[in-house]
Amino acid sequence: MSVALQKKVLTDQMQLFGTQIWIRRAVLLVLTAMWHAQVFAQAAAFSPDAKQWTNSLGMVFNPVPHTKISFSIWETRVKDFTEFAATNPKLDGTNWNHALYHNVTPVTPGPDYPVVNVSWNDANAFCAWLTGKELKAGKIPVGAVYRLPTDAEWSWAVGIGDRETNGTPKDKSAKIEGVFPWGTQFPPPLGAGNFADLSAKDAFTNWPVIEGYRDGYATAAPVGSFKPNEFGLYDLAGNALEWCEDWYDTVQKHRVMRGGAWNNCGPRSLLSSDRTGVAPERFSVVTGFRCVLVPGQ
Ligand SMILES: [Ca+2]
Repeated sequence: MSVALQKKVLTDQMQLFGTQIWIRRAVLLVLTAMWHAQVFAQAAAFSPDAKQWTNSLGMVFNPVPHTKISFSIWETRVKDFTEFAATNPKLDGTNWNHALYHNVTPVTPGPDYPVVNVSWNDANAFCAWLTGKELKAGKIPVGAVYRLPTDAEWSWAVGIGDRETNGTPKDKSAKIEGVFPWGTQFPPPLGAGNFADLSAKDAFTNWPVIEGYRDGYATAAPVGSFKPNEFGLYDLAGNALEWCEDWYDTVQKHRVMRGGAWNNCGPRSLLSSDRTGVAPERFSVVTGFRCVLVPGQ
């Protein structure tokens, strides 16, 4: 090959190499732009008109008819609470990130499980932290707040808001017979939720369970593992108990918990109208919570 031809081949190769670099750069730029667009879409500011909205932690909120608020479709997850705990708040609850049943069996062994071992005080602190974080980032408008649902709002979310009369949560507890978050069938239909089932009986001896019902989880299950209700909300029955804002009764020593948990076999404890009163500083391997978003003005 002549020297001139060698030079031309070399020049052609360099041009080709340069073109490849430019193509790679262009592809990289397009991919980066797409990634930014996706992130922006995921973390878009809250709009009250949205049918569904995802916040900066990836928590998803659906509006609930007859209320002015949106409910988290899931119980608050271990990974949500982890971000809050990283700010070193003073918590009542211990072992929220490695909950153990009887100090042996893992209850929430992953980031998508509902956080438990959380007191009412801890749950409120989480909501206040999240409100501050998202206001600062412009994700929610001024006046909007995250908080626990009221007892009445929880009733609307579970579909019995129009069937309860006045009175304290204690007065209303378990007063609507035969109505569960999944319907009126008991034992529940397959896939209705995570309760004390045959899986729990396999793992723990002498447990009272729902005979004939198997959900696959001896303790908690990842949020959203079962069928949602008509408003797209998961695990209103079973999995983790959920704190509500209200006092349980006029004594004002206990706060309301609803929804039953993975250790309940019902039927009373799984009624849509059942409530439990628990002191606000108490926590256990079944106490979790769900946030709501109040849109403000
Ligand atoms: Ca179960």
